[in-house]
Amino acid sequence: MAGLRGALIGCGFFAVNQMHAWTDVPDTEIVAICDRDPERLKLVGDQFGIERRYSDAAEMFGDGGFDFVDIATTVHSHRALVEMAAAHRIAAICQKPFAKTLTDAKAMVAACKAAGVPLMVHENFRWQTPIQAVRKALDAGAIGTPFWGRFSFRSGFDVFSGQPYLAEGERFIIEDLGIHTLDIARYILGDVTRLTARTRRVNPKIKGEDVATILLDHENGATSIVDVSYATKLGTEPFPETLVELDGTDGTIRLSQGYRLEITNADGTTAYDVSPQLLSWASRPWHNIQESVFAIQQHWAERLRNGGETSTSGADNLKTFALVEAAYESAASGGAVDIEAML
Ligand code: NAD
Ligand code: 89V
Repeated sequence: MAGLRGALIGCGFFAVNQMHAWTDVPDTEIVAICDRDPERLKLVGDQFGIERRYSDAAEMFGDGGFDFVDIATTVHSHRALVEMAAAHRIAAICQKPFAKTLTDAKAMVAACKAAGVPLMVHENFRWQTPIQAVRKALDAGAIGTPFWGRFSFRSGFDVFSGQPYLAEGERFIIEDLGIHTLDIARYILGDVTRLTARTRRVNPKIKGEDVATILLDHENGATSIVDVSYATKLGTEPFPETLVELDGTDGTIRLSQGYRLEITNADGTTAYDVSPQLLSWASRPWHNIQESVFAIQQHWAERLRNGGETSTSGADNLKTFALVEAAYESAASGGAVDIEAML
């Protein structure tokens, strides 16, 4: 496949980032867009000069003429749209949260497998420059074998103005944001065997939980804490930084606010600036996320051309999604949840 042609479904708040990023991915072009909201369709179509516009995804698939579909709608439509892509044998990217339930997510993976088409979940946080820097330091053996970690996202940022639906669901922070943090924990310390969680709602204006503290047992024996909050008011707002602490047999890694990476080992302590780039279309403080959108889409295009499973394939994401479901289950029951039994 030389030039890749894509179609995008869902022209909302976040899709604009995906559209910008596609313009930066070499030899890749979005040739058709779809949204059932005519205003969003016109806005994005005019901004990016896309002539083929649809209000109905089935009609767009029927007309065809693209190699992959980028599904940027909210979660309720994900299963139907991924299954539609599979039925048309079109490779698919699906935004997070992958599905409403693990059962749906498994069905989506099975449908794409049976159709023989690649499926990637747009789980972009592991592609952020500072997280990649942590992964590289571990791979280089900078702290030996990690035995403990903390992955932390604590903020008071108003996410509800850009994404009002986040205030309306019974589930909030684990499903929307913790899903990224849990994925980072898996990416850095490996798969998880058991999980325990506690949640709380602090903001009275929203329906779901806005604070969660999650304890993970990793397959390799490491223990980690994932803690997320949108009820944390700090002197300098850290949104949207994920902070990381890792203790290893030979040293420590600290990724702290301001994109500062500090590695301590037998050679002493070295600090690095691991700030993300401010891409031409990006804006602060979102640039960290925006750069990772470009990185994951570039990765998708490379794998679609050259073959090989994507880092956040549907199959891989089942293991992250299971942690989300387990966290809600544990918070409700108070007990620990066996992850392997869910997969
Ligand atoms: P949004 O509500 O602003 O946009 C969704 C759009 O999809 C709307 O314009 C809606 O009309 C359209 N739509 C919904 N169902 C459709 C269907 N069946 N056919 C055609 N169009 C349909 O939502 P958003 O904030 O852009 O979020 C979209 C997704 O992106 C969510 O799943 C969200 O969790 C995710 N998200 C991811 C990140 C990230 O960093 N990965 C950041 C923000 C949002
Ligand atoms: O990444 C996300 O899914 C976003 C945000 C970072 C704002 O929580 O909803």
